This record gives sequence, structure tokens and C-alpha cells, in this order.
Amino acid sequence: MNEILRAIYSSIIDGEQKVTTAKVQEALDQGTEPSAILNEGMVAAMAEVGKLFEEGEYFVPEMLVAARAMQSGLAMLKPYLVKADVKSSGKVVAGTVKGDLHDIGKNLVCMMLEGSAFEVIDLGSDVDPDKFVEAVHQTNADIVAMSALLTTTMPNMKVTIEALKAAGLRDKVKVLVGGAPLTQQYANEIGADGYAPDASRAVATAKSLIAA
Ligand code: B12
Repeated sequence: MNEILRAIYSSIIDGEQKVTTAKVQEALDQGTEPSAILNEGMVAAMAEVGKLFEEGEYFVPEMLVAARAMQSGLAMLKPYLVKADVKSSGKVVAGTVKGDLHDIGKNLVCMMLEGSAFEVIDLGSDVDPDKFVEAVHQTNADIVAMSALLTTTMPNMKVTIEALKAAGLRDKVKVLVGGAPLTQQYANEIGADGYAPDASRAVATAKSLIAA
């Protein structure tokens, strides 16, 4: 990792939002690839923050300031990740499931989808199953994309799928799921149509769901 990427990485781990934004700007000015800033600098830093939390070195406040630094860096990368395209690839209703406040991964997936000309209706985090249903109903979406970062909230994906069934919408919409604790096997078990482990594969999977 070069010096500037290392500085971005460290600033996120330390939760130094101002340093993150300054260094991301510097990296962009130097012509660093936005995908390198994102993956090597930022996503890797959040993985380390998770590890520190697991080891009892970090607590929620440290995770929170790291998340803020990450979000501000992401906002700066957005224009580079989201290129305007005329033809719509499809309509996606996205959200983090009920009880879950983790939205960084979901936001990244939304940005990458937008960058591939998907129209994204982002419902935010802690989204009630009924809200997903209502949004699919109102927007005629092609895909519902759900994110969960907690093992305790993963089951709410299944609850949402059941709610779509009960509303008679399950045949009209594809369900794409993701988030750090998820697996392809879990996606199969809850009856989702697709799973992807990261944002770029989320785009590829969304495209193949539309094509199917
Ligand atoms: C930042 C963070 C927080 C922040 C979130 C801020 C925010 N606005 O998002 C705050 C401080 C609020 C937080 C709170 C909590 N957290 Co937290 N948090 C994290 C941390 C460190 C990073 C998550 C992150 O942003 N990663 C970076 C993004 C880019 O990665 P990602 O989310 O995985 O997303 C990628 C893929 O998963 C995928 N993806 C994601 N969504 C989707 C959706 C679709 C459709 C697809 C296809 C793909 C996809 O693509 C993304 C991009 O590549 C993780 C550690 C970790 N390793 O995940 C813990 C972690 C998730 N948190 C954890 C815990 C325990 C909590 C708390 C319960 C702590 C507490 N005691 O209060 C609370 C719960 C709050 C709640 N109700 O949600 C645990 C979960 C353990 C478990 N087994 O359930 C983790 C794993 C930490 C740990 N190692 O113990 N947290």
C-alpha cells in the first residue's frame, strides 16, 4: 500500500474524519484510482475496525467515529463511482433490514448500482418489512436488495420475503441479499434469488437477475 492509501487507512481506523477527507482529496488530486482508495484504503480499514472491536480493543464509540470518517470519504468518491448513464438497467428498492443500523455496505452497493445505471430507491436502515412491500408496490421495482450485518437481524430478510409473498408481490420482484454474515447457503435457505459478497459482485448479480 502506498503512503497516501496508508494515511487514509489509518485515519479511518483512528476516526479522524477531517484527515480522511483531506487525504482522499489528496489521493484523487494525485490521480489515484478511486477503486484503490475505496478498497485498499477504506474498506480494508473498516475490516480492521471490526477486528479491533472483536478483540475488545475498540468499543461502539470508536466504531462510530470510524464509520463517520468512512462515510465522509465515501461521499467524496461518489461522483467517481456513480457515472451518469442514459439507459436504465432496472429499478432496485434497497435497505438494511429491521433492527439493523449498519448502512455503509448498503450505501456502497447502492452507489455501485447507480454507477451501472440502476435506478435505486434507498429506504435507509432499520427498514420494516412493510416498508419494503409498500416501496415495491409503489415503484414497480425489479429487485429488492436487502442488507444485514448482524446475525440477530438476518432472519428479518426472511420475514420481508414472507411479507412480499403475502402481498402477492414475490413473483414480480427478485430478491438480492448481502452483508458480512451472509452466505450463499443462507440466501438459498430463506428463498432469496441472489446473494453477493461485495458491491461489485452485487452489480453483476443484479444484472444477471434482470436478464433471467
Ligand atoms: C461500523 C460498524 C458499526 C457502526 C455502523 C455505522 C453505520 N452507519 O453503518 C455502529 C457503531 C453504529 C455499529 C453498531 C453495532 N454493531 Co457494528 N460494526 C461495524 C463494523 C466495524 C463495520 C461494518 C462496515 O461498515 N463495513 C464496511 C462495509 C463496506 O462492508 P459490509 O457492510 O460488509 O458491506 C459489504 C458486503 O457485506 C456487501 N453487502 C452489504 N450489504 C449488501 C447488500 C446486498 C444486497 C448485497 C448484494 C451485498 C451487500 O457489499 C458491501 C461492500 O462490499 C462491523 C465489522 C465488520 N467486519 O463488518 C461491526 C459489526 C457488524 N458490528 C457488530 C455489533 C455487535 C454491533 C452492535 C450490536 C454493538 C453494540 N454492542 O451496540 C451495534 C448494533 C447496532 C444496530 N442495531 O445495528 C458485530 C456483529 C456481530 C454479529 N455476529 O452479529 C460486527 C461484525 C463487529 C464484530 N466483529 O463483532 N457497528
